Amino acid sequence: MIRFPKNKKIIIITHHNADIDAITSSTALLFGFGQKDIRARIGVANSVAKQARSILDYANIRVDINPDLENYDVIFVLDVAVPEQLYPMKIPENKEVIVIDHHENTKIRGTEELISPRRKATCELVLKVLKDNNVKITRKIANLLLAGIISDTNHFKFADKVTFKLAAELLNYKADLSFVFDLIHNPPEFSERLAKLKGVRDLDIYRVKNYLIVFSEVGEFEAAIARGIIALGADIGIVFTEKERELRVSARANSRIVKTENLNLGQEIFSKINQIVSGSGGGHDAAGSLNTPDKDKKDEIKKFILERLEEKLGELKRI
Ligand SMILES: [Mn+2]
Repeated sequence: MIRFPKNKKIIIITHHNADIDAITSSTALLFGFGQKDIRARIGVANSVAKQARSILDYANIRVDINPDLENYDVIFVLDVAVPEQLYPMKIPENKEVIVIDHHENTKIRGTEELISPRRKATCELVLKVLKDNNVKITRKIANLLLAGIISDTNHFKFADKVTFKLAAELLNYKADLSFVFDLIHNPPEFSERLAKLKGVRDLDIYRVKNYLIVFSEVGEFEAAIARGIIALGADIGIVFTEKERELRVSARANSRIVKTENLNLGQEIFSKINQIVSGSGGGHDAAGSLNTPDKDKKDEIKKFILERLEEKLGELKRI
């Protein structure tokens, strides 16, 4: 059992580009300390992710970027899978290190540890630490912990029955589910929204069986637009972007066509485009990409993709 340290200089540290689980688990622990009149700081490597900044506003907490860990006696390490994620911070020797984490490969050894790779979020483990130390789970702490859980489980998609039990417990502590969903909602920037809408203005659509294969050409955000086309109902979205020196192609397929047709965009199509253009192509089953300096080969590339898809799926009809 991890006990709160007394009369020590404490810092809670978490990974670079700190995400929602990292920030909510750290701030919830800090509030727990606060209830027991224990002072502490939060240190983050390099930066806080954009989607987690609203959490800091809600918690009304400031974090230190890359603080000097020599100034502290006890270092709580939260949500850090590998030590490289703390760079340029380095945990000095001879400090009391307490690790709380749900990652598989936590290479950081603590003098005390609560590491459980089966748990889905560091927040799930922080709830236990807070209760073990008789912290009253206020609505604010409950909201923070629930936000971390919802975020790291991708809105409960990776949750298990323990997660649901803990989420229900947090609701009993008066966590507000719709407030938490709003808190972690992260709408894309204006420029991305506009590019996405423009990207579906002029589509080239093909059909084979009940599959829809859709081409688009945009100025930027090609990967987001390929995903957006899938969200609108396409089975494969292929987006061309012409940059100053290169042509980029980004493709996405939904899981239905990948599974049913045993399709692999990376292996079967994008890693083979090198047969007709220079540059590099590749990907995996549900995603393919190509970067090529051969900007004049757009039509050939599209023809190549269509031919490979026809070999795989049958004759494509333009609609
Ligand atoms: Mn996490």
